[in-house]
Amino acid sequence: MGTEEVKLYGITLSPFVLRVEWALKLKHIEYEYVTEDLKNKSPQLLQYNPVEKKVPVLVHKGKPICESTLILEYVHEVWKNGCPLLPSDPHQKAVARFWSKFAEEKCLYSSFAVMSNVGEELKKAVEEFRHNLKTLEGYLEGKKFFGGDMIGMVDIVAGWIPCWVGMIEGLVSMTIVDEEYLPRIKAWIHDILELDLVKQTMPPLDKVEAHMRAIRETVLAAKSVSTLN
Ligand SMILES: N[C@@H](CCC(=O)N[C@@H](CS)C(=O)NCC(=O)O)C(=O)O
Repeated sequence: MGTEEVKLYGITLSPFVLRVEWALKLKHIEYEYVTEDLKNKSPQLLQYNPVEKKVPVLVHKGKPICESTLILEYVHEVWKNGCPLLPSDPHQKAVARFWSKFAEEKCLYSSFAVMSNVGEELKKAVEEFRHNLKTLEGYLEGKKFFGGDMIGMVDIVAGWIPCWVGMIEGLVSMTIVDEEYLPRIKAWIHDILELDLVKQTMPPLDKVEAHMRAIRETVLAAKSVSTLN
């Protein structure tokens, strides 16, 4: 596979881009990583993703695919080598897609509420996030990873949790994943962080932390201005 065939437009600190890197590495696909500057987006990014103008964008043989979860589906469909990202059984595949959607729409979005609240609202947001993780945990029953013995689509979509959740806990000074309430998620976080693939692609955590702190401060400042108005 020549590197000219596959390009990934991304930034180092994006959990969405990280998903695509994990999928490409699981499939042993060589690719060229094109680093974007989101404050000064390249003409190529604007051409390939004119609607959302976001990373990641995967370009395969000159054709762009946008949206990280759709890129994962594409990688699964196109490259049959390496680990399958989805089960072959149609029912199990539909179930894995359900939990991927749940991880995205419930877990990720409730973490945004944690990052953008303080006081009582923060406590409520943390409870909701923990409740969603508890629900997701049900799909780990009897398995090491959501995908079974190896990681699959749900592990990849939820893969920001092992990398980011400790930082979120630090930023809001609250525990989110504890042994008592979320024992399987806690073990899964440990197992994901042990994977070579994850160690090799982990973004510099000090930079991620500074980036997230800045996002939280900006969101909280904007909220307090809108409360005054
Ligand atoms: N739903 C998208 C989210 C991608 C996303 O939010 N990317 C951010 C970087 S983390 C971005 O490119 N932001 C640029 C912008 O909003 O202008 C996906 O899963 O690919």
